[in-house]
Amino acid sequence: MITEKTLSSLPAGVNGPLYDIRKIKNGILHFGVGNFFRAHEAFYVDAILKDDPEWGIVGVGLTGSERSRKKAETFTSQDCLYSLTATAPSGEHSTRIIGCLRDYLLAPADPEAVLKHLVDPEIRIVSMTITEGGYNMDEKTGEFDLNDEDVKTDLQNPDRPETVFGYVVEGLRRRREAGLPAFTVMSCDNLRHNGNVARKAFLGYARARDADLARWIEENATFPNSMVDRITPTVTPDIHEKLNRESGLNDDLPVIAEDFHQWVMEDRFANGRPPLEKAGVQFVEDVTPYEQVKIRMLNASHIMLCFPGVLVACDTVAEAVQDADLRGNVETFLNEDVMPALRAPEGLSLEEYRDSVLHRFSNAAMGDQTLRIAGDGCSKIQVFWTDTVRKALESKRDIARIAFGMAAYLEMLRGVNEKGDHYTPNEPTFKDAQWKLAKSDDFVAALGLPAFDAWRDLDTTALDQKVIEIRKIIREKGVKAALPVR
Ligand code: CS2
Repeated sequence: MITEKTLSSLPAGVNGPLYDIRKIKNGILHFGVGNFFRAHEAFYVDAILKDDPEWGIVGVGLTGSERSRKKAETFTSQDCLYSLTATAPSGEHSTRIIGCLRDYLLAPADPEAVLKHLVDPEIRIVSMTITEGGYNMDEKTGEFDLNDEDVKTDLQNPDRPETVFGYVVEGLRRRREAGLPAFTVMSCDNLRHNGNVARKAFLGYARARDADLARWIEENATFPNSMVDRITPTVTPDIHEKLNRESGLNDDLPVIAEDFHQWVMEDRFANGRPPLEKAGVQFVEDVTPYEQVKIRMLNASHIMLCFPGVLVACDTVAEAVQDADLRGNVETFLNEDVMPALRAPEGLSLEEYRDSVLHRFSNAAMGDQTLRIAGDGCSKIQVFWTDTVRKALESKRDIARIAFGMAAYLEMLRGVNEKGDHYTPNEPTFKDAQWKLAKSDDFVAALGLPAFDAWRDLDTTALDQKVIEIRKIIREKGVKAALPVR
C-alpha cells in the first residue's frame, strides 16, 4: 500500500509529488476515475499543482458494483495516491506518484456527498471520462435519449440522481439557487467534438427537467472541446505484479501508460482553469483538425488492427502490429481510405503521424491488450469509422478494407478465436436483443447492429454483400484468407 507516509521514503528512481499534498485544495470534480483519466488528465493536473495548488481533484465513481466498492476502499486506504509508469517503445520506463487526486467518493453510497462538492464554490471544473458510449446519444436521431431507463429514473427523482446527467444538472440547479457561478463541464472522452456532445447531452437532460434551468446552464456553463491522447492498457494481475516488482513500491492501484501524451483543448472555461499550458497542454481556437486526425487515424486503425488481432489469437497490440498481414492491411487502410480525405492541422505531416502511431502500437513493454481495444466496438466503430465509411460510400471508393473490418468485428463478437480459445467480448451498450443478433448465424440480420447505424441512410448494398462474403471466408478459411488483396 502507498500512503502519505510512504512519500518520505520512496524507492530509488520513483519520483514523488513536487508539492505538499496537504496544501492542495480541490478545484475539479471528476466522474469516471479509470486508468485513462489517471494517466492523462490527472497526470497533467499533477504537473501544475506546484504552481497553483487550487486544482486538486475529487474523483467520483458512479457505479455501485462490488468492484467499484473495492476500488473506492483501496483509493481511500492509499490516501488517493497511486503510481504511474510511463513506458517507451524502447522499453525504457519511469515511475512517479500522482498526488492530485485528493478525495474519492462512491456516488451510490452517498449521493449527497457528491452534490455537496458540486455546489462547493471551490469546485470550478467538472470533468468526466465516461467512455464514447456514455453520453446516451441516440445515434439515429443525434439527440439525447430520453427513453433510457436510468435517465427516466433520474428525471423522476431529480434530487437523488444516479446518472452523471442527473448529478451535474442537479449540482448546477443548486448553484443557481445559491447565487453561485456555474462550472465548466469538461469532457475528456475520445469523441469528435466531445464538448459539443457533452453540451447536447447535459442540456438535453436539463431541458427535460426544467427549461429555465437549461437556459441558465446554456448561458453560464461552458463545454470546451478537446483532443485527448495517451494509450493506457488495462492493468492485469501480471502487469500489476510486474509494475510493483520493477518500481519497488507496493501499490494497490498502479497505472501504466505509454510515454507519449497529448491534450489539445479550446480555451473556453466558465470559471477559471489551471495553468495547464505549463504542463504542455495546447490551447487552440479549433480542435477539429487535431481530433479528426487522432480519431480517424490512431483510434480507427487500432480497431482495424485488433478486431482481426483477437481472432488470430494475438493477445497484445504489439503482437498484432508485428504481424505483417494485419499491419499491411492497416497501412493500406490509412493510406488509401483515411488519409486522402483528411485535413491535417498546420505543421503536421500525416505520413509522419501514421508512422508514429504504428511505432506507438509496437510498444511491447506496455502490453496493451487487443481485447481492450476491441471492447465497446459498437460505440467505437460509430465514432472512429463513420466519416471514413461515409466518404468511401459517397464517392464510390474501394470498400474492401472497411468491409473486412466490419466482418472481423462481427466475427470477433462470437467470443472464440481461430485456435478455438474462448474469450468474453465486452459490449457495454448491448442489450439482449443485440447479443442475440451478434451470436446468431444470420449474417444479414447482424448488419442491423447499431455499430453500423451512422451510414444506413446511404446505399450500402455492395458493402453489406461484401461483409457477408468476408464473414463466410473467415469461417471457412480463416482471417488471413479473408484479408483484402493489396
Ligand atoms: C483505443 C484508445 O480504446 C481504444 O480503442 O484506441 O483507448 C486509445 O488507446 C486512446 O484513445 C489513446 O489515446
